[in-house]
Amino acid sequence: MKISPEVEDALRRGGPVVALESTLISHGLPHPNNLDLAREAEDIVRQERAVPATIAVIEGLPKAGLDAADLELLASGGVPKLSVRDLPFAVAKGCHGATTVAATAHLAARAGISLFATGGIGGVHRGARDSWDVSADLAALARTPVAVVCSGVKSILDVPATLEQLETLGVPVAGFRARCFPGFYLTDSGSPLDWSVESEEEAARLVAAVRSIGQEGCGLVIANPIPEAEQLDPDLHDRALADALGELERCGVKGKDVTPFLLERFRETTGGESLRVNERIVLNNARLAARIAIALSTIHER
Ligand code: PSU
Ligand code: MN
Repeated sequence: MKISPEVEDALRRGGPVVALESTLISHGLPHPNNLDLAREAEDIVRQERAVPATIAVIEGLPKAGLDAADLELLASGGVPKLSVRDLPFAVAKGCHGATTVAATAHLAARAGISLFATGGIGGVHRGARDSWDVSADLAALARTPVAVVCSGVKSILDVPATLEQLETLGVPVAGFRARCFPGFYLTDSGSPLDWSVESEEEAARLVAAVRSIGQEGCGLVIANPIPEAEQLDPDLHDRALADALGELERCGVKGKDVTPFLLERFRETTGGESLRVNERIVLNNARLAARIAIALSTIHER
């Protein structure tokens, strides 16, 4: 694995580092918005005085901390989506790959990075009772010592079932100043949470607590809702959701193409409004993760 000098230096000092995901760049957003967002997410982490480490596989080499050319490559299209089980293939074949939450968390943990920001994680798909389609993100979070700052899961998934799975897998979930699980585009998914944290410092203490009580192999979800004033119009949201799910059924899309298909369809139906909300979510989460990373580095100094 190749860790960039900037990231390596920060890790050696015990400084704040935030991992960022690349499937979101290659498969979550259209070109050129994806490239702009990839750069802006890194910028926002730097503005907070933390170090961004975008993660991907480039020519068979897993990397933490990408250069400008790597980001352009990921945003240009045609880069395969890699979950954890796909990583060895990309390495063995020497090809490029965009890492999902599962694969990014795995590589972040290998690099020694404990915070990771993204938009939404994968979860239990609707109809999973028949399809068994449950994202590998959930199992990865159960065994990978990385805290993921996200805005929940998209409503294209089965939100209550996803929360049940996280409970079964023993993954702690905390709302950031929220006692309800966020609904990605919507502030509130309607599913309650048992726990919340009220500040960046408290979130950092929680990250440290997972480790100090010996759950070394356990992840953590810090669920950061989009402010209500910035959420997608709930009526538009409900219409787009019904449409996307209907199209999925009609087109018979399966496997790892399901998530990108639904996201693209959602974007079309909302006239790009979902894209703007999605961008805001990613930037908000990158900022929060950077602040928690800074609070965590001061805990470690003490
Ligand atoms: N949710 C989003 N945007 C995304 C994804 C999820 O709102 O781009 C991506 C993430 O990379 C996540 C992956 O890890 O989809 C989950 O895909 P699957 O269901 O195939 O595991
Ligand atoms: Mn799947």
